[in-house]
Amino acid sequence: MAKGPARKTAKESSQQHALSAVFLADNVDSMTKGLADPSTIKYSEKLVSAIRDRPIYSVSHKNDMDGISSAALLHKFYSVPVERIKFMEYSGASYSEVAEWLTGKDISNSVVVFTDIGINPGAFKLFQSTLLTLKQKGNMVIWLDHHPWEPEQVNFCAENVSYLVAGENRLMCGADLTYNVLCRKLDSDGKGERLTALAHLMDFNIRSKSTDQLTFRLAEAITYMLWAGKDAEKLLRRMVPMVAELDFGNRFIANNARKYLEEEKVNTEELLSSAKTLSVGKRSITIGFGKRLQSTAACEALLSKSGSDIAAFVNYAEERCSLRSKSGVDCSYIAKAMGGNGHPQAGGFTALASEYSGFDAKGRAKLVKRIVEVASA
Ligand SMILES: [Mn+2]
Repeated sequence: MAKGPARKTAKESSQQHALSAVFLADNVDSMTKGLADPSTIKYSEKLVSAIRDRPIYSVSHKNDMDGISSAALLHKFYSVPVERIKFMEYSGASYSEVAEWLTGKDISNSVVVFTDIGINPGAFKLFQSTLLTLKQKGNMVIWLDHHPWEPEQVNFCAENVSYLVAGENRLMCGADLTYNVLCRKLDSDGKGERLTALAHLMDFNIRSKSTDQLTFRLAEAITYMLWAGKDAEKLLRRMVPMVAELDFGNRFIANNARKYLEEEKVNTEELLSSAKTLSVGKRSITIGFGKRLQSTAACEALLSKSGSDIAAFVNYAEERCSLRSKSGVDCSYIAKAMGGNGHPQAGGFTALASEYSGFDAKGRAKLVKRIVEVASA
């Protein structure tokens, strides 16, 4: 970053980037407590020496390369065994499982590192007591996340975890934070940096000719593993050492990607043959029904076939509808009006089979009608 005479304060800079990162380390370091510019987040010698000789547990986000890479960095640089890695998602059930996993182990004088995941407000009570239990037993908790956080959760963690980076961060993903704070100076062969760069591209959806093929294959492999239900975590854990060593050509990864692609062809055909394009005001929306497809890929298939402004992929197997729109077109109002949420170009909402008669012809027509009504408003 260029040095200028009028350096912005952390607060100004945070506002400029719409960032709300919180940077706390008063238990282990003398860093500032409070709002900070994420570009100032750096390797913490003190933090590293405080955790180095203790058993480390890694809890990371299940759904993408960023969460897996964050865990892989801890596996590589802190020798965290795969048995001490737990992957989770934003569901109440997942938080309960993690709480049980952590408290059931009766961990003491250890370190728990959460990466690439926040605290679901619905699971906050449960997690408060989990974090307090960990603290009482002399554990250190390090939390490195880049998703939006509620002030309540930030305030609680500010008092009760050893080190926290939280809040929407458009500069650093989970792997960036893990690498910068905990791994940078341990990375003698540069593999950690290369892995982090790849996770960054994938997490921020940045296209790059030189890595697209690789990142697509990884995303496909991960998606296929996630479909394995209860076994998904076992597969992801198995992938961690491969990811840590950048062994992406591994047969295990290639096979999972291949199985995804085989299914994707059939599943995309089903989606496209069910698709209907309707006009909503000045815009057009294409709605299709399908299953076992990555939501972005499914919506892209709908958009490119129809040339519509907005795509809605109703995943009837997962009872979810994903929305994507062309650049400059906002689809988040549809997601919100349907009880969901999203960003301007990507959103989604829950569509329960029980509400749409099991997605039979009548149920599908009912959902299409509702989406069109909402989108036209
Ligand atoms: Mn992420």
